[in-house]
Amino acid sequence: MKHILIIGATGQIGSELTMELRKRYGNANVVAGYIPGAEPKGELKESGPSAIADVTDAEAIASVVKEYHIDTIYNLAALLSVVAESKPKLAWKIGIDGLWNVLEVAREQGCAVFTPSSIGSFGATTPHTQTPQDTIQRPRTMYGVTKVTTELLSDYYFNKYGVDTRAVRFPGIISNVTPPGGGTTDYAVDIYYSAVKGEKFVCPIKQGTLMDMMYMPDALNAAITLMEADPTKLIHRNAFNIASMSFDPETIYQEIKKHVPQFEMVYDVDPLKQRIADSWPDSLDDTCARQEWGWKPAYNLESMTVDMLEKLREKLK
Ligand code: VAH
Repeated sequence: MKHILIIGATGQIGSELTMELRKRYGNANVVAGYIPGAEPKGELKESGPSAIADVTDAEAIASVVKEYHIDTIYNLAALLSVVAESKPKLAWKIGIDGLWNVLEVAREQGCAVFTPSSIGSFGATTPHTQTPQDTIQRPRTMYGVTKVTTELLSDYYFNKYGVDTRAVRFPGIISNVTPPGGGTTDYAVDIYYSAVKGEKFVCPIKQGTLMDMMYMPDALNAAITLMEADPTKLIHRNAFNIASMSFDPETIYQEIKKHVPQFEMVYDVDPLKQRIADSWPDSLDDTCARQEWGWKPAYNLESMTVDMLEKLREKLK
């Protein structure tokens, strides 16, 4: 039986990943790791154990792993792309110093580790269309620098110490539970909230800017399926391209308008977000994930929009 620790369990991905893992592995076997000031609340708190797990505190991580006999760690601690540009040293401290703590604990105590990378690990010199699994990665954002380093350090711990590290390169993730915090792709979540609230949406990304996006249920399924995959079938480990949809602001706006005809959007481009978005791929080639561990998304823009609007109407009524 797996005993799992999620570091960053109250974040956009962590809050839903914890609940999904509890559904699959039993509530008592999935520990919600958090930092003081960001305690789990509601069902996340009531449905299973939680513990302080500050990724920058190696001893704290080691003691939680020992106390709960953890054999699998999902390390979701990170500053997202926009915030990381204003706090680059903190982004490194959480993203890399923190990762090193997690990998050392995993090496000493025999845990598997999932630390996601991102399409943000690619840069302006990466082929933008159908970005290959193995290609040049020279990002100019601190977020991207931490994600490339995450991939390299996680592979290093696998190759040198045999630590079972695996990861995916997440695209922009769209969800209706916990809002994202400080990312370039946040517009693709905010636009649904504006539509349901009957507000005009002011889009910070210019028309025609393609980015890979994914609905949260597919993102969760990717992380869990990869961690359950037969390791003998994995040629890659850190980190797999995964893809489900790629769109620009106008496309998602028109899709929402099919359901909310009076919905209005205007553009007010944020230069930093636009500069970051321009450096990221337009679309990814995820053949390796499909071949090595059976990756297959369930949602596209149409089905995601129906579900997002339905869930947000319920949540905001
Ligand atoms: C961000 N949502 O925008 C995150 C993600 C690929 C995008 O990394 O920073």
